[in-house]
Amino acid sequence: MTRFSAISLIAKALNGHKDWPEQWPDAAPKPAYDAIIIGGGGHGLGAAYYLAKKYGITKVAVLEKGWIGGGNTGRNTTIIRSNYLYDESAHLYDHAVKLWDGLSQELNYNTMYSKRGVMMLAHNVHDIQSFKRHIHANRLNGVDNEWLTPEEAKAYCPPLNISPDARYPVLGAALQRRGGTARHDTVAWGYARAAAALGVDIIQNCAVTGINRGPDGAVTGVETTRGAIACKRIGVSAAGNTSVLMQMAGLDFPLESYPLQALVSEPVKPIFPCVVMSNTVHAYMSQSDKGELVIGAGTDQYVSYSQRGALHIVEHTLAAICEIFPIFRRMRMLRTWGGIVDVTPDRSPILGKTPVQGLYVNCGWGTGGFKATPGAGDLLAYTMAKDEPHSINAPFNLDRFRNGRLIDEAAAAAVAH
Ligand code: FAD
Ligand code: PYC
Repeated sequence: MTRFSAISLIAKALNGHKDWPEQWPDAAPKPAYDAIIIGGGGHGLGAAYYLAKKYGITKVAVLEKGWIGGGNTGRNTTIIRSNYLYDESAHLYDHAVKLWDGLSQELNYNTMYSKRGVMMLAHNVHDIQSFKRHIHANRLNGVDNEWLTPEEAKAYCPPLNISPDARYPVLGAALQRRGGTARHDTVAWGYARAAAALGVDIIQNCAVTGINRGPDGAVTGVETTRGAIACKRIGVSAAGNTSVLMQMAGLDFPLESYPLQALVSEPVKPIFPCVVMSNTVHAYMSQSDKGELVIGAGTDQYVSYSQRGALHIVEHTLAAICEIFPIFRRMRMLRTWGGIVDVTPDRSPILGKTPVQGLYVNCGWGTGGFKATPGAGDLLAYTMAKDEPHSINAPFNLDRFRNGRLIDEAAAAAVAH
């Protein structure tokens, strides 16, 4: 056996590639995978699933530095809605909400998607005007959203305090009835199981440490903590860590990373029927099927890659919850945690091609990408398979930060940032 064929055999065994020539020239490594997805969250696993399912691209690996679903996918407050202001956003998020509808059947895995309604509270004149503008804009886009008086809001969510003497008086609310929640980790596990069944390799404990490019600038593979892996296309779907990965390819991205926290109470019997968000006071709440009150806070004010945030942020949120729902004042909190969200200047995601041939990106979902999971996976797969964006994600390109066609969804982001 020649030296080359021995190396070739070892490389084949490591990379699982079946068609390399016996003689392995010193030139660029041959593709072992047609596509690599960096990041085993719901978005990345979803992209791998749709690449295999819709486009027949099954030589795909998902590389995850920790465990699948251990990033923001498993840390969020699971709120699903599509009541965003601009046409581009309404189309993007409603595409995802429509996919949520059939996802349990599609994956044969119960995602526990529950359309219990998302109610956004208005506490001042600005809130009223802003929410009514959203309601009108949403309806023009075929997205349901309606205005409730304080009494109607209380009828929908009985624990709500609508006393005019409250510190944060409730002056009305915007209700999206199709909004709701899902169980977050089922989305990662459901996509992972379905993708693996179609031939996708899911490699955990494998951090990407470098992005390799050939003489023409196109991607040729990645360096990882478990060795180099060659591929033709790379999709980066690594929320919170995108800038670091993009710098490996020589690209500067308009992103900042912040910790965002959430917490759950001790479990109690069903008492909270819907999702309530109070964007003005930075608190949002629902009740999980296990009975815990699921509560979210705002982002820290300082950039950080730490998956834990400042205590005063959570204290502020709990103070607000106690004012809005006095019935919960004596509840005990069970656990608290944080995730890292990457935020763009206009609070809208970047989903598309990059200036590097073969490198695609899905990032910048900030505080609000869980709701987008099936849509983001679907659109990243489309973009990678066709080497061009779908009309839904075309406006969410990187170029908008140069040509000024921003999609400013700061108000709809709903969480303090
Ligand atoms: P992730 O699930 O974070 O997956 C990315 C993966 O990439 C991670 O597992 C990470 O380990 C991996 N990775 C990173 N770097 C590397 C590397 N170098 N090599 C290999 N792997 C790497 N959104 C909503 O819509 N509704 C909500 O109610 C909501 N609440 C939230 C509450 C909190 C506390 C947080 C933190 C976020 C919340 N979000 C919410 C946002 C939402 O969670 C995220 O936008 C979404 O989950 C992102 O999914 P993802 O698959 O892109 O990222
Ligand atoms: O985008 O709906 C949202 C959200 C709620 C909490 C965090 N993000």
